[in-house]
Amino acid sequence: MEKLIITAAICGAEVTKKQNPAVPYTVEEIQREAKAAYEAGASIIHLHVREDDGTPTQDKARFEECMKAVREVAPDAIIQPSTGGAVGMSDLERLEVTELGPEMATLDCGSVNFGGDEVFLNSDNTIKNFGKIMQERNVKPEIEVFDKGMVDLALGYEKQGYIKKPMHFDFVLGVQLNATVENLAFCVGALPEGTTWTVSGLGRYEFPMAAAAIAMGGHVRVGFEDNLYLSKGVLAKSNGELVEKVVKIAELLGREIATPDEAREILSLPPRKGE
Ligand code: KMH
Ligand code: ZN
Repeated sequence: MEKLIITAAICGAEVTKKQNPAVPYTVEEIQREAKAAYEAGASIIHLHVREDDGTPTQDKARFEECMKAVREVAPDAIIQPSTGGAVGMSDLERLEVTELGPEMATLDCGSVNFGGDEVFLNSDNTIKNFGKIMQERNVKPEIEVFDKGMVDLALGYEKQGYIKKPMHFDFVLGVQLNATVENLAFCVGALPEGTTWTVSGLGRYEFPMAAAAIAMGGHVRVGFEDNLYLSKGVLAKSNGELVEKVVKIAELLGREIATPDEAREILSLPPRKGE
């Protein structure tokens, strides 16, 4: 089986220090969390950034500063900024970070109810525009989907030329589509040959979904964006602890962990410059 790519979603836009004091806001805190996740075995850092007071932002200069800080401690990691940002941000704001030339960035392929009045909006035109611009800027999308309908939409965008093969999906389960092995298998079963995928199980579903993905030959995303607990009632002290737990599960199941350069090969990303 292919080696396991672990993505660490270290920050997110919604979680707060009130929920877990280790949630990073400042550049230094983001650097600390990226280092812990990378040293534990993460090859991709999925990145949101915040103002120092925790307000989510898509400010390009803030991203640049944070990406530089991450590179200092995780020099070969794949940095994957979010183009989802936070609910209510404009498309222009969300896309700005792709001007920095990251190797990857997320591309959310549909709208999602986030509870109450919060709707994470991704219209048909938004998705097509993001897909087109990411191709022009040579940024590989991690196609984020929150239900099976979004998988089908994404496959349609590929047929229309807005997304290029080989595709890489992230199934975010436990927001809209329940985090069950049946639902994961349903999503995976729709993917064309040569597509790679990872799963993000929300909250208490993070590790059961990780174990399922490890067994099925998929990849895994963990991190504070999705889950703040190491086990029931025990807050994780860092993103590193969450990654370490995945590494342990993978070891028990006999799956090796991919280095960042091995992850690049699996994802058909060009080798790092100078490699
Ligand atoms: N924070 C959500 C509104 C992504 O990173 O692309 C969007 C999100 C998805 O987290
Ligand atoms: Zn995200």
